[in-house]
Amino acid sequence: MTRGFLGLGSNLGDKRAQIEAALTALRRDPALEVRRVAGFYRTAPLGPVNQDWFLNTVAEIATDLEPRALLKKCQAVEQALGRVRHERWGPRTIDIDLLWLESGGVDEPGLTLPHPGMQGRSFVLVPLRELAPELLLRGHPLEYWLQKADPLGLVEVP
Ligand code: A4P
Ligand code: MG
Repeated sequence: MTRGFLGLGSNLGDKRAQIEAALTALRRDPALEVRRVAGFYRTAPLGPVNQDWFLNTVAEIATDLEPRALLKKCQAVEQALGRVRHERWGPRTIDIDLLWLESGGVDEPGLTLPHPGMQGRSFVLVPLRELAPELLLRGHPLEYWLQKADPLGLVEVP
């Protein structure tokens, strides 16, 4: 099984309920093991600012699925939870990103791993550090990237 990390975010409706529902759907999938979930963090939106704050977390998974199949599963969960795509970086009920897979990098149309924006995102780096403080991202520890990232007012919510 390959270890990996998924980033989950929501900024529409009951944010926590949507993230919990996504985790429940992922846990139900026999091809995927959700091993641990980090804390939940509130952050200002990265991108267009005329939208609500985000709730974000990161989940550690293990799977034998190929990266492309894993992406499809995540997108199916987004669809099932009623995500409607309006604008890029716009408000979303639930967004599930593939962040990193132990099996290595991918650079294909529609799938880039590690996730191309994650090293600049406090709302990914902070929960990820909880689960994997030892992780190296593009050759540097998470701490290195965190020092460069905009904190976006990140606070943990109990
Ligand atoms: N894609 C390529 N690589 C990946 C990957 N590693 N994981 C492709 C997931 N998807 C990947 O994504 C667009 C396309 O990216 C997909 O079709 C897939 O083939 P999407 O989720 O459909 O669209 P999107 O989320 O609107 O755009 P994008 O560029 O993925 O945005 P991000 O990176 O997901 O960022 N601010 C805060 N505070 N918290 C957030 O969670 N999220 C975003 C969205 C913006 N601002 C935020 C947050
Ligand atoms: Mg996305």
